[in-house]
Amino acid sequence: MQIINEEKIFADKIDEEIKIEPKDWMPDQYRKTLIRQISQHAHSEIVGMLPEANWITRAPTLRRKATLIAKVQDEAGHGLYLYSAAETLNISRDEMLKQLHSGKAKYSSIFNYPTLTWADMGAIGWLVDGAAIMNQVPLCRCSYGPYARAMIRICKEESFHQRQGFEILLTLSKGSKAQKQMAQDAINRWWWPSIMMFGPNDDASPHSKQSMEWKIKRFSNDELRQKFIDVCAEQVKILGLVLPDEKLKWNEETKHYDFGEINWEEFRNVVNGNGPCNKERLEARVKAHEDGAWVRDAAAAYSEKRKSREQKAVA
Ligand code: FAQ
Repeated sequence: MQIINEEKIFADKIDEEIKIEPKDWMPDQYRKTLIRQISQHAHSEIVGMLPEANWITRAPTLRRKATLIAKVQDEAGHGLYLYSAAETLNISRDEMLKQLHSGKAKYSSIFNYPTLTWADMGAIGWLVDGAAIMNQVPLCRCSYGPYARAMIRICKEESFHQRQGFEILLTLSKGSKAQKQMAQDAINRWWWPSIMMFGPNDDASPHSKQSMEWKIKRFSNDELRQKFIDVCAEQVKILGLVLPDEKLKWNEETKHYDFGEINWEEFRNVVNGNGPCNKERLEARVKAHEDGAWVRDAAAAYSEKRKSREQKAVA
């Protein structure tokens, strides 16, 4: 009887757009779905620091360097909010990191591609952060309170990231012939992986239906991908560059851009750990974690010391 009641209260809250909070009863599968999605999202932010960090020492000007450092630092902050949001669902950060470092947990496919030139910083900002915003703005209305609230600040910062990326590409596109070519080459390499970020097609997406019923996801993978393509197809004109898809064409009937076939085999390969940089990314994360052990030990020892001092003062 008790359970039926709890299920009903949960379902009513979802219907009435009342947020589910950590201490509320929730179906076990809802909890597991959120842990899966939020932890994968956190891992993506943290691993996502690596491709851009690669260019901090080679940024062309001091202004570009300072901006890039700030952006990469923002991604670290996003990872930390998201790990905290996932912790409210009863999983420890250690457990999540263990899953990442052992290769059991996923993170976004996009971060397994290399950053070959400075223009890649522009393409990542414009396309990767652009795709992230398209996917994440609806997550601000996710039914789980801590995730929805974390997304509000994250989206504001991602929006700044997207503009800084577009501005890098705009500057290059107005530069020398070689600079314009560099910008085009970066777009050519990042376009298809960016539209893969939205995940498999709806009919191949095992989690979408249930996640949409629970209002974790508000739009399907294909709906968001289409919105993103429609926006980028217009923005690229401002750059005077092109998206590398011969089939990209405005469809007057659907009022959307038609686009070419996505290489799902490449997507599966990257998600299964065989992309160009999967091994390198994971090794870098594990090394950073191991190198940082002394900081965690020192922080824990300091916290213990403070606690015992406080206890002595009370006694
Ligand atoms: N890569 O049934 P669905 C960022 C997996 S943050 C790898 O459709 P779902 C910021 C999926 O997990 C980017 N795996 O799953 C930044 C599932 O595997 P599982 C990350 C993928 O969850 C910018 C399986 O395929 N954003 O970029 C991918 O309903 C610049 C079946 O898929 C988020 O995480 C993929 N692309 O929908 C940082 C947003 N797509 O768990 C640095 C939150 C799918 O069964 C620099 N997440 N898979 O083993 C979401 O919105 C959803 O989780 C989706 C996937 C849409 C990603």
